[in-house]
Amino acid sequence: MNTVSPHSPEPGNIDDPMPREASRALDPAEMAEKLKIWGRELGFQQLGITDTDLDAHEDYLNRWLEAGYHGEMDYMARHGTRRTRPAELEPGTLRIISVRMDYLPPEIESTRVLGQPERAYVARYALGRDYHKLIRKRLTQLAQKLQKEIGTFGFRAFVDSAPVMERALAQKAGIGWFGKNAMILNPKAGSLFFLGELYTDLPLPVDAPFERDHCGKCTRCQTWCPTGAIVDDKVIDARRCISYLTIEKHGAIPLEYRHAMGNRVFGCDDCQLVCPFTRFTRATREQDFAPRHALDRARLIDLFNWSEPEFLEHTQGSAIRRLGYERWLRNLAVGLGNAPFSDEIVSALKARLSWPSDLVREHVRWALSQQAQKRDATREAASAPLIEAGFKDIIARQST
Ligand code: B12
Ligand code: SF4
Ligand code: SF4
Repeated sequence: MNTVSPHSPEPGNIDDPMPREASRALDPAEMAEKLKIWGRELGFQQLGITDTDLDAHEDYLNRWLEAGYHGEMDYMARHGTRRTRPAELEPGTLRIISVRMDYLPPEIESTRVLGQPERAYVARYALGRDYHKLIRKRLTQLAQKLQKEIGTFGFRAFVDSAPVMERALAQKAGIGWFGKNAMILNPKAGSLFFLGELYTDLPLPVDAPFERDHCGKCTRCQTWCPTGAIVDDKVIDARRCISYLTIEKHGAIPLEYRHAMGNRVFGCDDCQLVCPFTRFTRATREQDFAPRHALDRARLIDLFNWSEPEFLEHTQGSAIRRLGYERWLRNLAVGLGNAPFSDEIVSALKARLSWPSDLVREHVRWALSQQAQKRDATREAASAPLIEAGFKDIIARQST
């Protein structure tokens, strides 16, 4: 079964059976208390518990799918009600433990890099090592800690890679509210964090959902989104979203979005960067999330010049690996087409004109046409004062 998700290079593990039965040495309230303490010790910034009722979200999801907003992400429609009914995915599930893990490394510049069109912007969640294994491991450790105290019980750990309504569960578990950009936000931490879950058969007490909507009249994310992908409050048309276009989409990037992509070559953070709550982001201390190969500020051309073996080596253990070299070049070609004119860029693009992939060649040709337009515009602008001086000279001669 394919349960691969946009951010996941790995298939989900939903076929593993849930181990059952526990001898309860703690009462459920004590278990919940311990889980919260251990959760912090294991590096989760928040942990909340909720039940399995996602009725309202089943409706929202179906409307989203009917509108076709999922584009080529067929797996979003593939699992029927198992996505919205946790006990159908994992029989016996009574409660879901939802966790938050912050991922922004310290001293990372984001808006500055977006403003430097010769540099590559890589979504901040993907700068370091892939988060799936790390979070799943910590979630398993959390469950095992409790098993040591109370004996075996049923649990399954999920991060991103299975049919799970992670945001809806997080909102219900009290982690944060659904922003207009569809992100789960916390008023004290913004939204630059991952979500993960433990499905369990333990009858734990549930936390209060996060009811308050702190967006108010703000619409910054909606007005700022470069491609107009936030089509309604909390609703993303993925087909327009740069995250989808650069990570999920196979084949050509539609022409209408190429300029808007700017230098964003893997994912997009704009609707978070403009959000007023992002200033409350707390830097992570997880070494795994530290940028590798200067991906937080690399030049587009340097990444474009990576050979395929270099791409494979530099993206080992990173979420970028799943993109593959061909789509990596595709995305970078768009970025280079959007960069200011430079002979160095033109040479690098020309060197890929005979690359054995129609997809890459077409994006390279597009980028070269953009570079040519900018070169001509630069020449025109440079010659304008000369032309003006020439006219002055003619006028001066005529009047003598
Ligand atoms: C598919 C997917 C995508 C797709 C589609 C995005 C989307 N909004 O669905 C694409 C590739 C575009 C994408 C992009 C990104 N994603 Co993504 N993605 C997912 C995935 C796998 C499923 C999301 C999903 O269920 N979509 C279906 C739609 C219907 O659900 P939804 O967008 O959450 O919409 C809900 C609201 O609209 C709500 N709703 C609608 N009306 C109303 C009204 C009210 C009153 C309320 C309360 C709610 C409500 O109901 C819907 C269903 O719950 C999850 C992991 C998972 N398994 O959950 C990660 C996940 C959502 N992604 C994540 C991230 C980090 C991103 C990016 C930031 C990555 C990047 N930097 O490029 C961008 C952000 C884009 C954005 N603004 O959403 C994180 C989000 C963490 C957080 N803080 O919220 C998740 C949870 C992965 C993880 N484990 O951490 N993603
Ligand atoms: S991730 Fe970028 S393109 Fe997608 S909704 Fe947010 S701002 Fe728009
Ligand atoms: S930018 Fe404004 S509207 Fe958008 S999520 Fe943040 S607070 Fe809400």
